Amino acid sequence: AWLKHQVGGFKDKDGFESNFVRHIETTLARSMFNCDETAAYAACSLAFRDRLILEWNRTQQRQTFADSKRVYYLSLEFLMGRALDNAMLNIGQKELAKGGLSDLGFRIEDVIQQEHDAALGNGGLGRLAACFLDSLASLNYPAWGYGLRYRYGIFKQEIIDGYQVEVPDYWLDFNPWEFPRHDVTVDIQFYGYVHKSTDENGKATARWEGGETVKAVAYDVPIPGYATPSTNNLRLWSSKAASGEFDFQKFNSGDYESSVADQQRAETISAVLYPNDNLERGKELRLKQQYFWVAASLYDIVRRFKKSRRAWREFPDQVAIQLNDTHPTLAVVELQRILVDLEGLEWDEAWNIVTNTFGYTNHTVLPEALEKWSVPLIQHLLPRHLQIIYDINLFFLQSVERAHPGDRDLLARVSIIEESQPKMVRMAYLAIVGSHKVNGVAELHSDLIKTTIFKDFVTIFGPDKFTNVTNGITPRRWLHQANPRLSDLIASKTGTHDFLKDLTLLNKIELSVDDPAFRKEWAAIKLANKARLAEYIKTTTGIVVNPSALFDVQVKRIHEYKRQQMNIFGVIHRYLRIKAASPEERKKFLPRVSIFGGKAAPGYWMAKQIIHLINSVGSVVNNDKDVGDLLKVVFLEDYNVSKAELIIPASDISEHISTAGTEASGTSNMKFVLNGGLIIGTCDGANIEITREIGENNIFLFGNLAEDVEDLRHAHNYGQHTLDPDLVKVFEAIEKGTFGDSKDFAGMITAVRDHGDYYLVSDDFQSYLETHDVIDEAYRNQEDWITKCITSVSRMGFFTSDRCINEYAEGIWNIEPLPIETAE
Ligand code: 26Q
Repeated sequence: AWLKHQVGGFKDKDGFESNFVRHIETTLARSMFNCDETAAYAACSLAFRDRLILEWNRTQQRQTFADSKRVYYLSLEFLMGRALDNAMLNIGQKELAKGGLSDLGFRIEDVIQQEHDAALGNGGLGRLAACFLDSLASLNYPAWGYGLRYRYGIFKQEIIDGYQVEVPDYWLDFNPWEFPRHDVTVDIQFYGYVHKSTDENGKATARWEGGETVKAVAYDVPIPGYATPSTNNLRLWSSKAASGEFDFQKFNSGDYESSVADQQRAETISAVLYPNDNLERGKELRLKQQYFWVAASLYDIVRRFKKSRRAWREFPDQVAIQLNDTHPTLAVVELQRILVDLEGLEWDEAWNIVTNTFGYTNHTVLPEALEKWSVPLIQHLLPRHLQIIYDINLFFLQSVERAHPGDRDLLARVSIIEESQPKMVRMAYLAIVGSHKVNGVAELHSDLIKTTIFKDFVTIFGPDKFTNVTNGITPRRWLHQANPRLSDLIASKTGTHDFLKDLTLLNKIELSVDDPAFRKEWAAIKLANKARLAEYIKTTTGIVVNPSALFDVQVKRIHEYKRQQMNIFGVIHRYLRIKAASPEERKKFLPRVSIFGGKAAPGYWMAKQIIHLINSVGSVVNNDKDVGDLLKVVFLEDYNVSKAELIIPASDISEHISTAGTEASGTSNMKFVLNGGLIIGTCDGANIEITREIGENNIFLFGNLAEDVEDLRHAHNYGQHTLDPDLVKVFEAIEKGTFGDSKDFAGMITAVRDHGDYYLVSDDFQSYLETHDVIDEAYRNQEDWITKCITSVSRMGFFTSDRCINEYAEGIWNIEPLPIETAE
């Protein structure tokens, strides 16, 4: 039934097979007698790529011809994961390919697993961008993504002796999913100086001159929609020396070294993804990356607009640009520069166009993640942009002064320039002033930004400029691809796979919640997914886990605010209880497997200490004969998108336990529930809306509320907090050396005990432990548990990224889907 929607695919299995063989024999110049899984992956990808290209070209032609408004999603991160499986599913021909590959002697799973993840992102923000691309294409919106083509994506994590070691991720060796466009290039200028003069009409003009030039080369990646021919474009820019290979002038005059050095310096710009998640460090190369990408993208967008020969004031009717966090904020300045300096528009007219074009999405309230760039650095790298920033700020502050005369404090608070030493440009403020809409990514978060970090801007611009778009995930990858058996079981009850296009249809399965056969199959699928993960754990770590134990999973970037430290302290507490119990009492414990995964930023010392403690606890607990199957602790190396697809469907309970008010949304919480897992979580981010949707009986909430955080922190700082007694026991065990040299973990303990416990681990610890006991009891009643899981899944329709994209389209971008002509 699910081949029904096949779109522009192969006519039949033979068509696929002959295409496959042709690619083996010609494109790859190999023979079918010498075709291993790597070659099979390559040929299969090339065969499907051929299908995509045709639809991709048609989609682009259709969009150009329709001349309708497009949205451009500017993101420094696109965490795409693997493409082949997704392409086969979206085209609707995975089953066909499975048969064809089998005829040729391959198992499709093995072929799929040959692919290296496209890991051009850190975590949630980058994965959100990838889900958005899938939804934009699936809903037939005319949309492009713009990003950077990093030579090295997020590093590969190895665990050696319990410590994280970073290994470069060189992923471009063979990448059939990108198309170099050597004819689509943009020269990008850096440094230099500004020449100001007055033209013959007495009009002031500015010319940015000198400096150095780097070439941006476009690489295009096709983004297939699900069950639609629409195939959108993701354009990634790669940096190259402007002079081509290297400067022959210099080379011929004998200056070999500097000619090669110029080339390398240029290529450095797109060489590596910064591995910080929710942390900003003012490095010049990062600023260069931002401007390089923003300038190339805007040049491209403006070039496309100019072909339409419309008046400039129509620009916002043709173009919407979304800023994924503040990373692309220089786009605001660059567009103003293009319009005023290069196109000769008046300042006000240009500024009107700019603000009507941009929307800004905020993803964090953490102060350490709010971007600031030093004025001297911008002055040096982008002298004209600094002047424009100062002018934007001047006109903005003048308007504030007119509306709020005499409020000097307000002016100082909202100034885009922070009067520090050195002065800093506050990128979030610039993004707000330069956009017509600002959104947060979950209700609580959108409220918080309005009442805390951006409060003054609500006063100035009014509340309507600020809005919420709760995040979502694509059910194609995060249900159908990651958990095909569950997807098919749901389809057997709802009649079709249409829920993958309209996720609210999931609610139909609630009618079957008492159907014994359905429940039995549901449980069998979860167990099979757990058995598959157990197998993976065994081969990668050597740890043997029992698939019928409760699988307790926390996989996400390692960060103190996400509180993996609280989780491992809780595990230690459980271990101590098991140890203290008599053999009789031990029988009462519910067997558990605590599974962790996630990368630490290489310079984040505390996060690395957390990883080390998890692994150290694992080596003690997993080898303790008193414990046996009652508790296992697993750290899975190198958590990424393809591993998420393996881990998430195998979870019974997952942890989303950030200090209230710190996790803007979270998106893995949605993935776990959609795959029939329950969650333990704080009242934070999207957990709150998940609770609203699925019902509070189906989620394990605990801990203090965001509104309490300030007072609790205050209590710590004024010595009015008594450490939780169970946490004290945990610290004693660590300090006794139970898990190895306690000096290695001293930082984690003193952060809580002596340095104010900023993330309130002690305050939430008791309710965290109690809630885990509640979970144990709930899990013992498997019938009730399965009811909770089925009910939850049936109510998850809201969290599709399709809903999310429709909200952006209507409320922020003002764009419509481009209908597909259904020519027979
Ligand atoms: C900034 C400046 C310099 C270097 C790095 C950065 C940087 C890089 C990545 C700052 C932040 C990030 C990533 C942030 C992020 O992933 N935020 C997450 O976004 C998700 C999607 O909205 C939310 O669900 C998460 O709650 C939020 O933490």
